[in-house]
Order: sequence, then structure tokens, then C-alpha cells
Amino acid sequence: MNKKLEKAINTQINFEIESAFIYLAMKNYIETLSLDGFVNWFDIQFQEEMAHAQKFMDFVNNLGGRVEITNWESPKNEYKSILEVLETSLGHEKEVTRRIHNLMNLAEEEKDYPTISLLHWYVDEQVKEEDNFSRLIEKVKLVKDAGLYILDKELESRTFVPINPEK
Ligand code: OFO
Repeated sequence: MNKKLEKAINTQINFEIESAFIYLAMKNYIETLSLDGFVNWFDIQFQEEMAHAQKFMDFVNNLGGRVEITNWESPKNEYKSILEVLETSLGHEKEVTRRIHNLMNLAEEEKDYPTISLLHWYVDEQVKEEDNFSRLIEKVKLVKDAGLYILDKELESRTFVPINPEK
């Protein structure tokens, strides 16, 4: 297989695994908030990133290339809120997209048609990944406003109770 692409795909394989561990750390932070639905969602996100890494690994192995697993950075374990987790995730996915597009540029320069074909899947996947997080961010913001609205309605019902001098 093309050596330049083998090296670049190996970098991406390790970045996909790094992504998986970022989401695994997020999932465990969310456990502390008792938001079970988000815990489930981030567990699936972790599994998806491992599947992304596996798809690249299968590709390299099928072409007789060599997969090399390296160390990756420790993920961030502490966040301030679910919104911070989601905004960090969206920023991360934008970085993944940038890297996938760079890989596509390299594959096109090298006229490596199998890699170009494979990368189309990742280009489409990144559209979905960024959209998922953008929508979740908007939903969390909406729900927060709704919560404030419900609380506001509750406060509207407060009435003045004069002090009874007899008591
Ligand atoms: Fe979340 O993205 Fe992988 O590729």
C-alpha cells in the first residue's frame, strides 16, 4: 500500500481511538450527573469511535499494510456541565472533520482510489457527527429555557400574605 497514506491513516486510527477515550471519559463524568440517557448516548459514541478505528484498521490490513498502535493523550475527565461536554464534543468533531478532509486531499494527490473510496464514508459520517452534536446543544439550551419558563410560572402564583397581628 502507498506508504504516505499508510502513515497518515495510522495517525487517524490512533486519533479515532483517542476520540473513543475522550467520549468514554465524558460518559463517566455524566454518570456523576445521573443523566442516564446521556450516559447511554455517550457509551454508543465511544463504541462508534472504536468502530471508526476498526474500519480503518481493516482497510490497512486488507491492503497488506501495517497498523501501528501508539500512545494517545489522556482525556479530560472533569467538566462543568452537560453543555460544556457537548460543546467540547462539537469542537472535537470539527477537528476530526478537518483531519478527514486533509486525508482526502492527500489521497487525491496520490491518486489512491481505494483510499478515496473509503474516505467518502468518513466525509459523510462527519456531516452526521457534527449535526448530532449541534442538535443536542440546541436541545439542551431549549430545555434549559423551558425549565426556567416552568419555574417562572410557579413564581407567578406567589401571593402576598399580610402579617396577622393577632398571631
Ligand atoms: Fe466522531 O468521528 Fe470518528 O471518525
